[in-house]
Amino acid sequence: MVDVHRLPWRLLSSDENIICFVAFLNLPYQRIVMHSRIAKLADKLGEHGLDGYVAARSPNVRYYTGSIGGSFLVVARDIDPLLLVSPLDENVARDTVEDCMVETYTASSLLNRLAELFRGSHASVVGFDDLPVAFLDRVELRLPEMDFRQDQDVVWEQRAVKDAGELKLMAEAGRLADAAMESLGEKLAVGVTENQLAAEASFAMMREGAEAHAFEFTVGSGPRSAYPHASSTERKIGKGDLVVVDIGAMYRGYCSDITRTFIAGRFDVKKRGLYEAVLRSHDRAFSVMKPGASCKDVDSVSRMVIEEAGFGAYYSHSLGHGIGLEIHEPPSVSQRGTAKLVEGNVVSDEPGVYIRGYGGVRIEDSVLITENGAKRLTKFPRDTDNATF
Ligand SMILES: [Mn+2]
Repeated sequence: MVDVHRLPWRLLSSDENIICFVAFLNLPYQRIVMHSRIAKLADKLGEHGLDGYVAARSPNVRYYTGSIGGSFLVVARDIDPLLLVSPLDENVARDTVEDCMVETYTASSLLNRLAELFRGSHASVVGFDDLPVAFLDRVELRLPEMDFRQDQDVVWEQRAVKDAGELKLMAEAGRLADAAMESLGEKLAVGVTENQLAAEASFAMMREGAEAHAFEFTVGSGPRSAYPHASSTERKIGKGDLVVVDIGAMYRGYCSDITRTFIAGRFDVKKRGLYEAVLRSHDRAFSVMKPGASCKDVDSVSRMVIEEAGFGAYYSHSLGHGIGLEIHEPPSVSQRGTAKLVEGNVVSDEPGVYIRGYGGVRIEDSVLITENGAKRLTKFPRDTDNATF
């Protein structure tokens, strides 16, 4: 049996070759997906003026190898991709890594091993995602002939466009967030505390299959609904309160993000005005999210609706952010966002209005950009009737 990990790197560096290997070696599909991710990284290094790369951020390592332990992925010309792990993470890495050799390192051996690998690859410019400054100083002293450069874009260009396997997991993460919102919705009542509502969402999410929360939940009621990241407290829901609920699930590493705003009792004119403005803004932004749309323009569309309603001064954050293995990742859908949306991006659509001492409204879905426009991955109802309890 041919050991695919021992094949020369060049043979693994294009999709076409990988497909040939699939047919020939009959490898399980998942391994091939991973191979093609590292192969794509290797192919992209040249465009970024790099001939080697060290990925140390754990979501990046997980993306390329499937490993959930802390470690260093080394990719360079003329060498097989290698995952260096601490002895603490060795078992988990050997059980989960799908696409490259695994080797352990110790504090005293790591620098030597990296030096050996990069010398062997004849690399001259090596990129990295994130390394501690003190460690980087030692690497540079040890390899003075090489140029080490931080370059996260090379990874983000790839991770921002989700493949079919990732989209399945993200759809499930979305379903889990919806299920949690549904359960929380059934418990909404005057006198219930924010913490109790958060607990309900948490329990439902995990029971349905989530492995973790994607972030710390927000359940902000009454004046606390004006805090965009309110967390939750012992405060009891009072009559007439707005309640902002922002929750998200993690499923096999992938995140979802949903926010709904509820009201205890009937909307008065002002609160209805706020809610409807935010909902219009959310829907208008959704309608222009498609391949080719600039992130800045999409943010502007959402902002214009809120400004027309007279609440522009209270919309204190950007419209959205990318979602994937991390809850906040590129592309940023904001006034500073320089990217254009492309098919396969997953972003949040979450306009909000926050009036100090009074309350706030935010409505958010996780949204996939498809060839034909935006598609929701979170689908809990958004209308005013569903918002009242
Ligand atoms: Mn969000």
